[in-house]
Amino acid sequence: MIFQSVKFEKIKIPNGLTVKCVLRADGLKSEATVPYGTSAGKYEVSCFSNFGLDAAIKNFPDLKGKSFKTLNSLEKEILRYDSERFVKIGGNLVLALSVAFLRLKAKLEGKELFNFFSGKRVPNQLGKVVGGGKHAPKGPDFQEFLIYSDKPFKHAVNLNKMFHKRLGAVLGVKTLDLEGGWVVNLSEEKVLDKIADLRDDSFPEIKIGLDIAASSFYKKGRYYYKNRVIGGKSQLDYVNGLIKKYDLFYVEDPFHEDDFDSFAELQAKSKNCLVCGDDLLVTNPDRLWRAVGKSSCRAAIVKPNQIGLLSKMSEFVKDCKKNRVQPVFSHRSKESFDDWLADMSVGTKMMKMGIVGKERESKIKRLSKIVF
Ligand code: 2PG
Ligand code: MG
Repeated sequence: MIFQSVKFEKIKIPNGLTVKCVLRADGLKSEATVPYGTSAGKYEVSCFSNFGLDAAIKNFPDLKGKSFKTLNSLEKEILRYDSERFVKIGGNLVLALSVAFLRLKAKLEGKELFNFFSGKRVPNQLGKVVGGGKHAPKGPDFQEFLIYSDKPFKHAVNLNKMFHKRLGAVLGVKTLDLEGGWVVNLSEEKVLDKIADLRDDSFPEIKIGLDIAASSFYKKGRYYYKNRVIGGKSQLDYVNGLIKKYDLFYVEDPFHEDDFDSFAELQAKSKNCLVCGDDLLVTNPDRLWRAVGKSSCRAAIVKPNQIGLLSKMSEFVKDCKKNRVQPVFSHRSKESFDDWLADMSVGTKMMKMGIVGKERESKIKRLSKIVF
């Protein structure tokens, strides 16, 4: 494929500003827009370079006239201009171009984007119902209260939607957080009580999960809750107690992003719960290997822009599957309307996304079209 032009545009998305790539090659055109996070992990690559989005666009190498047969050859060329941290050209730009490249390649070869990713099932929605932490500072300290069911895809999506609506009425609130979760001024245990009551009353098939995003309220050995400050051991007991009390099936980032050992301890104590690493792993195969070595978790968040390179992301997903760690593709809090994440999640069991909001619904729509 011979590149005629690569253009990056700044584009407004519901919660911010990000980058879109427009690629022209072999007489065809394709586009891709890449989201980013509010509670980004410190080991993520630099999404818009260390000098801002304008600088990243300026620093991006001119690839006009160059020819690439595979994504690997494109990534190899890009890596001549920056380190894998993408401090000069930004991981979001690298990813936007990579997705646009694959879309164009799919067109040329008469394929769908998901054909470049392996598997024959679409994931069910791990949907957000209440927000807190950095996504909703007026809410509880935990960032996300999540629901999931094993029912067939469309049925499960409807269940989540109904649950979200009913919970809003129970809580008596109208405000939504960055990802479409309700914002309510209650402690995390009170929120869990409401969710568990609603499940017990009318939704027996719903399972409950959390993204604690613990790094966002951790500092020098302590976890700073609004009403108390606790150490690592107490955090472990507290989360373990919640898992038992509410029969939680999924808990993401219960500890800060360097604490592989506490993750392992919690996973050992809570055999029926998927302890999941997000900021801990940042879609990085090297960090995944550390987690596998210590048995830190049985699930791993996959956010392509945490790592920038799709080859690394695919390696991460493959290594997860090989080591019985469940990969969970995830949206970001500053999400775009683009739907490529849905294609990449094909072959996995569960995908984390919002239940309401056009930028979240676009992924569900795409998955509904793909369903095998
Ligand atoms: C998370 C994500 C997505 P952010 O922590 O899992 O829900 O949030 O995109 O703000 O990092
Ligand atoms: Mg997270």
